[in-house]
Amino acid sequence: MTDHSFRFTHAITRRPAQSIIRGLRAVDTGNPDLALMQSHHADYIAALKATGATVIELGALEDYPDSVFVEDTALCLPQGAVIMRPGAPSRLGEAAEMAPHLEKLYAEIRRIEGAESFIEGGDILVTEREILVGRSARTNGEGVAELTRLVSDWGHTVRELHTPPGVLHFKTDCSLMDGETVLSTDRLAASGCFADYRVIAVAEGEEASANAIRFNDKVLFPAGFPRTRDRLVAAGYDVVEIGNSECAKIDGGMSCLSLRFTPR
Ligand code: CIR
Repeated sequence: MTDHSFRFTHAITRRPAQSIIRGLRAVDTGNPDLALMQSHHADYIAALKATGATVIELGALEDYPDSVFVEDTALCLPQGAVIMRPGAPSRLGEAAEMAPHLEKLYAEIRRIEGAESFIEGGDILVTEREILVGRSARTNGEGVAELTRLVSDWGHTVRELHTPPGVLHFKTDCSLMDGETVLSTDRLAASGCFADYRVIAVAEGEEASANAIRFNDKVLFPAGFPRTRDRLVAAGYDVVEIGNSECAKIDGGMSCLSLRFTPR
């Protein structure tokens, strides 16, 4: 097994912009505190680096308040990267900002280009055997169909699913823990989408902890969700807790903050 879905040599992050206070959010619980977010962001980058990976830290983009959430701009696979077309109009330009950085690292870059195609990386879960994509308010059927065409000759199978209503992204509610295992909320797992996987259930009331990342030998996990953390530890994962209070105010989590990949 190659473990391409959780072993990576590289990650890309982007510094939070001062405009982060205009970041998109479903419910307004107050603006993020930039200094605290920067401190959490530094902890996050340190945790990625501690696994031995190279982290490329891009500068802030003031024109794009949500640009710290780089995951939504591209899908990085072993064979190449696909530049997304974010469904949030204020985020569409972020994808073009990411493309030149990936062009330096990958031999092949493909693009979602259809005028009616929309897809964000937060709706995509890559496992060892397939790519799961949840349709959402940000990702539509045209976007999924275009992605399917773009990655099929790289040997990937795409399975189209539905992100639960009212949930921002598919991965808001789930994370890959290893080749066979996902962490998932009950509301997502109830759809049966993970029938072929081992599922670790997020504890009731801790749904906001479902977005974590397995990165090499660590699981980066949002601080403040002890029952779910204990379940992961009991299952044998090496969990690193990272503060996420400020990103959470604008619906961001662990996966959103990086692109993770091993370029060929
Ligand atoms: C947004 O609504 O687009 C941002 N405020 C949060 C994006 C989070 N990204 C992710 O889950 N991949």
